[in-house]
Amino acid sequence: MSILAYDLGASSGRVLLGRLTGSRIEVEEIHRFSNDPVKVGERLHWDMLRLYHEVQQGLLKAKHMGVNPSSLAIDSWAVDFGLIGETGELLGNPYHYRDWHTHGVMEEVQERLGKEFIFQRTGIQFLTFNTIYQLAAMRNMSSPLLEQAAHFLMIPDLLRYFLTGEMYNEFSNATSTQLYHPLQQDWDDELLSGIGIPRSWFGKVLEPGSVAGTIRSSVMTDLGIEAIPVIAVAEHDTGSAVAAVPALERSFAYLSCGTWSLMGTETAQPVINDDTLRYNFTNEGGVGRTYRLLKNIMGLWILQEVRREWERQGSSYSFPELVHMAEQAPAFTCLIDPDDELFLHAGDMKTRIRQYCRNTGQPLPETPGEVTRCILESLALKYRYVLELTERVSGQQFNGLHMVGGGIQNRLLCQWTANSIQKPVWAGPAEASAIGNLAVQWIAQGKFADIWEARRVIADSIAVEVYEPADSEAWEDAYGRFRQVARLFVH
Ligand code: LFR
Repeated sequence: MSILAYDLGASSGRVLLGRLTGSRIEVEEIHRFSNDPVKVGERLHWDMLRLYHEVQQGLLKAKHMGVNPSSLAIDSWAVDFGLIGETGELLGNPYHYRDWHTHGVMEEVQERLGKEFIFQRTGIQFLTFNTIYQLAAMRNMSSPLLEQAAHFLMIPDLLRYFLTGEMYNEFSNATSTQLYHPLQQDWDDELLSGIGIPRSWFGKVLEPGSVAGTIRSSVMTDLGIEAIPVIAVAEHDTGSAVAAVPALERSFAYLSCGTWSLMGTETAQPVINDDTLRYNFTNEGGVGRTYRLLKNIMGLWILQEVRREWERQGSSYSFPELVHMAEQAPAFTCLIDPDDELFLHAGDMKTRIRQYCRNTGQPLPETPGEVTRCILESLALKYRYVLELTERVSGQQFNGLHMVGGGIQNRLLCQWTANSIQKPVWAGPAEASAIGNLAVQWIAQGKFADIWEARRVIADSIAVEVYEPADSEAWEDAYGRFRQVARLFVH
């Protein structure tokens, strides 16, 4: 029996068909599409209806292959949402988390409610685009949508609702809002009232692995397909990616590498203390009530942006071309802190990198090779810093790092990460979110007892590439410089 996993990323979406044959997982990509945010006036939105159209295209592709999946599930990036009115219609177009509407709002809400208060109640890292600040920003703008809204649904909740007609919130994504209390296991009344948002919009929170409805009859008729159960998996893509880490031991470190780099470890309980607050760690909910103690690192976004910029100027380079040019450029000429706020929003990325270098008294990168080298070396160095912090806040020592996600196709980055952390990197799977999505559907169907059985089967089914550390002296030296430049000190 086949099942379908939809994995929507910030720049593309894919649909994978998964099969379990004996104790091996087989996956086949049956549909891939670009996800193009749309700027209207000053605001950046997700194109929800286009995404729903692509969800339906995936169903049609499966049908044309003669496949009738026994279930399907959707995961996507976190924090973003749509509001549904009394009549059941989507109100407006969801904002993109990189839109500027939250500018300055996090600081204002922290001032009013207290940073510690928010962290104590949620364990979630402070990112300017968290749902709590997006809703507060809409309140500040007196958005008319807030007057009409009756329900709050996150991106996968929303697509699930379009497919099934049933509204539920899902746990892994709910925690990313910074409005969910993990210990009380419910939406946080005090934070919601603190930002003036009604509790009544927020629904029942489903655990990953729950049945969340069946394709509604109008969709079945329109597409000419049979009923398919829809499962709520870890609908936050990072939750699904970590579910697919082929770790065999309970203590492991991971780096989910794509537009974002998410680095951390898995814990049985949220770790909410002075250290996790100071270093801005998060405790996002996962499969089987696990938590991801991790930090967001800006990731390959910076490189994707400069590449788009060059393309607009008429010079297109593929990622492999850029990586090749980076290899030819001189080493460690200039370093940036990828997590500087300068790099969060779209536009002018090369100028901003140069601005960062100018402000920190470093040579300015010029050629595509130099710019790419600066970004990739800086990422690898930031990974070391965050891995050291993860060891500190979790009280564990890791003997290597699991890298998963599309970013592992960048073999230079994998090798430089191993060099930088001076430990082996185990790279795979690249389609981690989709595979984690499939794995949780199989748990829901009783095919796997739990996430650990799923991880064993994933480890047996995919090839993991090992990168051994090299050039330790040069990287050690660069790490010292990087911490000076980025002003990253551990107190
Ligand atoms: C990765 C991710 C991160 C989240 C960011 C914004 O795709 O889901 O985990 O912090 O996107 O939602």
